[in-house]
Amino acid sequence: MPTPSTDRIELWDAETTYVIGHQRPDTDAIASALGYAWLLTQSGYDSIRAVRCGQPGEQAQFALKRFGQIPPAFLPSVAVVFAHITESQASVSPEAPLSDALDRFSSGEQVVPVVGENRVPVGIVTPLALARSFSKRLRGNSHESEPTCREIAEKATMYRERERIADHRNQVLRSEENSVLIIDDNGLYVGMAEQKALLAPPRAKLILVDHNELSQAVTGAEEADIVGVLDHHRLGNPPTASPIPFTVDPVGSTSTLVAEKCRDRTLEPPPSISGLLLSGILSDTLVFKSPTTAARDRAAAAWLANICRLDMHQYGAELLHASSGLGAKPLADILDGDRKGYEMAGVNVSIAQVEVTGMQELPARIPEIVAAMDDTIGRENIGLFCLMVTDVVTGESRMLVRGQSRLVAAIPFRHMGESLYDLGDIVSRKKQLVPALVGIMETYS
Ligand SMILES: [Mn+2]
Repeated sequence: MPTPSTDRIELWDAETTYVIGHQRPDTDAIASALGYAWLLTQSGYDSIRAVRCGQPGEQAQFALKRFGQIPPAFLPSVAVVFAHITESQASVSPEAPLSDALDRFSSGEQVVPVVGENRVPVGIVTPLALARSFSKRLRGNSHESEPTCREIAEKATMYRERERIADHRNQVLRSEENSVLIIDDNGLYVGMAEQKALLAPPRAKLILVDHNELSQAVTGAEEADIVGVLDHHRLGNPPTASPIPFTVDPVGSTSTLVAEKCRDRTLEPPPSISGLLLSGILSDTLVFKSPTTAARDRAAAAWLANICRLDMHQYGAELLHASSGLGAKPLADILDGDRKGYEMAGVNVSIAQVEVTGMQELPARIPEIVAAMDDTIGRENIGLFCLMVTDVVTGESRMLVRGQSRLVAAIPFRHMGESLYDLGDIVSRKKQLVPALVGIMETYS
């Protein structure tokens, strides 16, 4: 059993290229990040690391355990923080004579930090303060003993090392100080950051898998360099400064694309990686039942299943059962775990989807789900709110619908009871439900 990863990256580094899936990572997002990072490393690229920007879903956790694979490390943010431009400049003690600070200036420092015992910052000594002090002494007070650094230290502008530079850039650039003092979460001295370093801070390098829109990406992605994309969703990507490897192919899963790249280069991933990629394909295609399934998904899955000597249909059924049933799922996960907003004929339409293995637990939850849908409608000014409940075993869906009565009345599916409709074998939001709703909204809104 792999130990659950507590591996959390507090500070990204500019040397590493991070391969990362979308927020609320599903099985495909986790598998394709691990698989693509493996492939790139095998292909000779240095410092490639698979990461994730959220807690893997239950099914992804099941797949990781099943194949003995440690989850990718958690990278909560790729924003640039002061720590990225901090230099660990040696300080002088508050009790040190002023000449100690003078020595630092002669060795090239622009500002000298004054730091007491246990790294408690006192202030900074600037060339100007030093000059003032000497001029005072030259003017006749030279019988006084040499002042200490504490006596001429000025108040320093301080920032915490974890603070985002973007939140303070203008303020720092406008100030007249060449350097600011950087402290840790306990207010203790860490180092100095030069004002000019703010103008060209390092940027994180990201390869996006299973998504290409910044709204779905890790926090701070707008400050990062996107150096590659491997995906199977609609385009919504930001422009890049230079050409990058960019693959978006309408197959059933990103894991399919990774598997194909491995096969093309005659690189056979180890069973732990092959098993995860297989899981990514089976999960996204609902074991080939989703209409998003392409022949390439089946071919890639067969190749991977052969590497890890698995019956893919039998394993696929196990995988789809790994998520907890509707009975135990928190209301917030049901409604917001996978919800997308659309604008159709000027109406805000929200469509959530939840996967289940059997509909038996649905009826008991309907009253509270419907009440929560109405709350959301009021809060977010939604015209129509649909919740698809998809049985991944039978490949059928039901749908709860709330919203404006003239829109609800136009829903073109069999009405089963209060707010409940039978969608039959519809399982794909993007390929089946959205086009059907766009049609009725244009007529009735
Ligand atoms: Mn996917």
